[in-house]
Amino acid sequence: MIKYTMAKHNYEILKSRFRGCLLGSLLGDCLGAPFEGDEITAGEKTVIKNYLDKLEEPNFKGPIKRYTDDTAMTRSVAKALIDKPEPDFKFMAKLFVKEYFLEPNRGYGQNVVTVFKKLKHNKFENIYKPASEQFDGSGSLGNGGAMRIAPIALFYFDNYNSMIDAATKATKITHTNPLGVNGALLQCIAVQESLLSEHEVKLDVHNFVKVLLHRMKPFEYEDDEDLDGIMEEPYREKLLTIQNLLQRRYDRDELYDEILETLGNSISAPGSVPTAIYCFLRACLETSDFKKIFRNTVEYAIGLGGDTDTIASMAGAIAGAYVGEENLNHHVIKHCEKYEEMIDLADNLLASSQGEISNKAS
Ligand code: AR6
Ligand code: MG
Repeated sequence: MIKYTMAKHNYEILKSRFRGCLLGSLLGDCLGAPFEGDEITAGEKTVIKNYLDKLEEPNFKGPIKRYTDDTAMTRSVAKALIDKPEPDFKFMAKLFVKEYFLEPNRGYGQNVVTVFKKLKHNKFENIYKPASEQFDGSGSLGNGGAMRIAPIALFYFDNYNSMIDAATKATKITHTNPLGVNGALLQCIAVQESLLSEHEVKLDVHNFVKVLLHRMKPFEYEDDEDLDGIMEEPYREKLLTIQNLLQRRYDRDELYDEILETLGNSISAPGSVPTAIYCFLRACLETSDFKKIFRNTVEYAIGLGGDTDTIASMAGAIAGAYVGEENLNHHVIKHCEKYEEMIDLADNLLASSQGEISNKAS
């Protein structure tokens, strides 16, 4: 891997953005989880807004917000890269499985549990075989690969090709369907793009989408078999939809309806990854205030209902990588389970990506 020698200043910026990304991912998961599966009415949108406002109050006391499988698996990806910087995907698979058996009640889907049990039973002999057998051999197209991918975008922030290779291998441990893999790649590319976007000029959201369209091209072929009967280039189609949505003005209620109709809020990767990206870009379009960008991204993602924890976690990772730790509300972060460990993981991931040996990983 190419190692960049960075000036101290740049290192500090990266540190803030690494932390912002992992904390954003945690925060979206913890805050979105109570609304998972809900169909959100106009009244509930107000409830969500009040809920977020309340958590921002310095003296608000409430029970710690528990994280779900999204964060459990994100932590394992980060730990794997920290402990074995020359990536070892068998080790990563072992961490997923170990974490699941330690704490099975984190909201894992039944299907991924089958993969974990087979991996354990077969002593991790072929780490890709159990996932390839899912759904009668078509592999999962759920968003479970995308939801945990952020640490790979961070670790390989200066090496695009290695990032794509690692993201593909990390995803295929549980999700082998091309829609599941490409969803994880799109989320990974979006996190990296936002991490590397400069703060000096307002984010050009239209250009951001153009970059994603360009980058997804090699993974989606026009002459592909019609994947699952949906579309031949589902992610590029959805990115074109995002381009279109960004050009139009909406009041809030119209906006939610339009997103649900065109992008979705489901547990499938194509029905959630573009949605998360759009929540971030819409927030950027509406304000230049970084604190508001983060808050609005998360509020949009939760307000859509459906797979709220995962969509808010993915959107939070993208937004956090852009705005940096100082623009996340610290009072809110303190309500999230094990937030200090997420900070340590972010710091160690940066040190590890720079070839600095660190044993601080929790
Ligand atoms: N064919 C048909 N349906 C499928 C296919 C397929 N090839 N693949 C997936 N589905 P799963 P995940 C549908 O179970 O991606 C948790 O809450 C099927 O209905 O592999 O690990 C996480 O936090 C299946 O149940 O899960 C995530 O938010 C569903 O997609 C979420 O669940 C999800 O695929 C997804 O986690
Ligand atoms: Mg989820």
